[in-house]
Amino acid sequence: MFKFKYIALSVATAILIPTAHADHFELSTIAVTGSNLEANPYPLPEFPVATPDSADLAKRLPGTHINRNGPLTPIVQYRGLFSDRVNVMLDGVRVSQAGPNSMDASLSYLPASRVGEIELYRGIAPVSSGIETIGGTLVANSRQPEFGSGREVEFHGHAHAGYASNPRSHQTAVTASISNENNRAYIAASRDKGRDARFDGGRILPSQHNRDTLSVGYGFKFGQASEAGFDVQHVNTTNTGTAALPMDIQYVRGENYRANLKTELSNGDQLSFRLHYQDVDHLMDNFSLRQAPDLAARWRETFTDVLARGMQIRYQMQNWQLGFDMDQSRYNTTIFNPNNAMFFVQNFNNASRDRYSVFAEWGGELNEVWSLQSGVRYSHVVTNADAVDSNGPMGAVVALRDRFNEASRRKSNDLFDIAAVFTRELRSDLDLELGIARKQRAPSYQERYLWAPFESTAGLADGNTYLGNVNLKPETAYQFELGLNWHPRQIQISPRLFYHHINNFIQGTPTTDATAIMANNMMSMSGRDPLQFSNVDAKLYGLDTNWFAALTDHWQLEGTVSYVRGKRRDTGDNLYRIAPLTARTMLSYVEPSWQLGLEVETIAAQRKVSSTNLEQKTSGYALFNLSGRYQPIKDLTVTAGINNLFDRRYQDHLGGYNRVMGNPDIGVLDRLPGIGRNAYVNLGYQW
Ligand SMILES: [Cu+2]
Repeated sequence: MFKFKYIALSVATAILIPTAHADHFELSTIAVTGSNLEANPYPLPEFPVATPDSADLAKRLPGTHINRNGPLTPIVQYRGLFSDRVNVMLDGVRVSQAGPNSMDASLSYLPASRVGEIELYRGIAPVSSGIETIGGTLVANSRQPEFGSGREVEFHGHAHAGYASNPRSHQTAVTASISNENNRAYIAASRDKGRDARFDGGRILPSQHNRDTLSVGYGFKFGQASEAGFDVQHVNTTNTGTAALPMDIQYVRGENYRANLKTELSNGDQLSFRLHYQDVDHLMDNFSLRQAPDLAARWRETFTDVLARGMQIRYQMQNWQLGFDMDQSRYNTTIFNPNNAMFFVQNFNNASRDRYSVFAEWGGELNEVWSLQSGVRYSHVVTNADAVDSNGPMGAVVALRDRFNEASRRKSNDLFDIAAVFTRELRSDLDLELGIARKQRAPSYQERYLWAPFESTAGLADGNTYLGNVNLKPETAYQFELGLNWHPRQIQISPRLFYHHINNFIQGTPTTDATAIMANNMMSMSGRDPLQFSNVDAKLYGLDTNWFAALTDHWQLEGTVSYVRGKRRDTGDNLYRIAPLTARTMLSYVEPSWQLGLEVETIAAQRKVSSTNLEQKTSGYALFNLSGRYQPIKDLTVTAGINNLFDRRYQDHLGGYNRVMGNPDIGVLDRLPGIGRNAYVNLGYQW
């Protein structure tokens, strides 16, 4: 296992030494980080930034896909599980989303131009990686300056400027730091702006985007081996389309504050603390960026906000890690009609989700051949919501409101996670990995407290209205994993087979609630009855792999293959929005100061769709991407490329349906087309 690291590194360096100079290039690479294909977490291979969205980079990881509801609204899917099931840690913190439809999905807080690294815990995520990790853990960090090397003050920084043709967009980012061996202070800012995206046959309306970020931070070292830091990130996303959802983003605006302290004790043990606080406001509507509804009574604008805070404590000694985590989030969503001052609906009123959790993890060698990474975690999750009010639709809605207000809404759940991953070396060039785990997730606030049929579903974007269910039970997954790392000379391949057996899987099922159906008939134009969040039984299984082959000193081939199948065990229906079989294959030619790559993305048809969600099938397609990198001097990097070289028209199975009226190129509830040909160029300069 550990030997593999060095063998892999030597293969990588033999071929990729030229790129070692690019170490402040867009992303860490196999060669640059000195890690290998099977480092855990597995780092994202290098690829130029072609869009503002860091999720377009993240989806290059094996088993990882993106449910895309807008240019800045990417929901991470890992092995068929998505949304709250995937634990996305951003600069060490799980972000709470202001939007009840995840318009501000976690990765939207990190522009691609500011990505430091993106890493994935392949397969079973260790319990230390987060509180609810039923669908795995993805780690994304912004670019952070280092401490200086001596007492002298040093100035460092990185600037990125990029332009793309489709959508016509530009992105800029600057990180500037002043540091010495004991202090570091930095300021970082970014701006993303883009017009509507085009495809062969028209435009996606609206799909413009605008986002600014600004961060400042300070860190210092003290004593023998102690370090502390503080930073604040401001984000301001404005006028950004989400054609797959019933409204668009007017703004997502707010701050994330983080503080951390870590220290090494005299016995060599390590102790660390982290605090975070988040305050984000959000406004969305259905008339500013898209064609407004004909009826003035159907205009809507929705104000939402989230306040969240949390703490992490870690104690690390030799093979053990012990930890305590907690976070508390408060959510509000109120819907208005700008044409009718009397109208309002409290969609969520002070909905809360608080998590308190402890874990212990052990990692080490069991004997001569077997190693083990194992852990247990206990979490206590409390959700609650205040009584709601509305002054708009009457009758059945009033009945639902009163029923909700009279219900006992405070619910608590106790979650137990246990994970064990065994590894051993079978041969000098072959390692085996066996994993088994039990993971749980408590219901989200939307799944519990959506009291009337609305579409506030953390971005399901299936066109259905949903009714919450206060009495939902937590999901319990039993996970099995069988993996190989095969690494003969100049080849690496790491396939993973997995099986998830999930009891009490939460998804919408047809409701027989006559009051809800009546309310839905009054409010919704879809003509479909609402679905209600329910506990069902499900299973997911599949295979994913990454691979790399050094053909000669200059030519290399690499890629990923990801396959997942998701079914209900109680009815046999397919699970909703499951990624089709996807392969990425890239052939590169590498020289010391430049590199060229031709990539093909092959995506199979998805005919295993959910009939419960009235999901539409998609056909298969292939996209060709060209990319290049040139480093005229050590500190300057130029990257450029063309994605979707042949301007192929296609439908991304995870891209959702058009919810916008009046687009001459795409019918309402037709699948949204993928983006057409996009030529881009980036300049990166470090000092
Ligand atoms: Cu929203």
